[in-house]
Amino acid sequence: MINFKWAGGGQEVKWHQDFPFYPLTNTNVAQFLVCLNDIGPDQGPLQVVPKSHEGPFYSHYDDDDNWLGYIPDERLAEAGLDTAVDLTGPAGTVTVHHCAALHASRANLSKLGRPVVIVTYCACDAIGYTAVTYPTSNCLKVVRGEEAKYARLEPMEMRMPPDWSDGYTSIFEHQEKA
Ligand SMILES: O=C(O)CCC(=O)C(=O)O
Ligand SMILES: [Fe+2]
Repeated sequence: MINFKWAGGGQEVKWHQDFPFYPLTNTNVAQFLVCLNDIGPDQGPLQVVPKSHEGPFYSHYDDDDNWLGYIPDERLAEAGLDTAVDLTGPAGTVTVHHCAALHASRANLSKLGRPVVIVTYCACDAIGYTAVTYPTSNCLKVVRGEEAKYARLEPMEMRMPPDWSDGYTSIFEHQEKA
């Protein structure tokens, strides 16, 4: 996915974890952001909460069981949001966050765009429980190692996301509705 966060008002991304969007049989999954421009604090850089990858997973549903695609702030009172760090850097910077890491990004109110290429890599033996969230031509391509003959299962209790198989969706589609 490419997220061009436009200058002068590019959209905020609310606090979320990636794994509840695409639960897999294990959590050896990380998302990489490649910064195509220099990215400073005013451009709505990715923010991550250190150590939040250690858990827990939070519900991304509201109290009426509607998928939100983000975690309401009141559930995050103890999550250490005040310790979040901005991942800034010159063009070419690559950031990596684990699938359980709490992350978000502010609106881009600056005059400079914030284009990032977002790529997700997972262990070959992390097999999806759901349809792929962002189906692309490179989806499920093995870049190192070989296709797994067996799934490796980590014990977890994970609420399933909505069924993505009936069409393309993005994190923003749901967040915009909220
Ligand atoms: O573009 C961003 O700032 C974050 C995007 C993101 O977290 C996602 O696509 O899961
Ligand atoms: Fe994310």
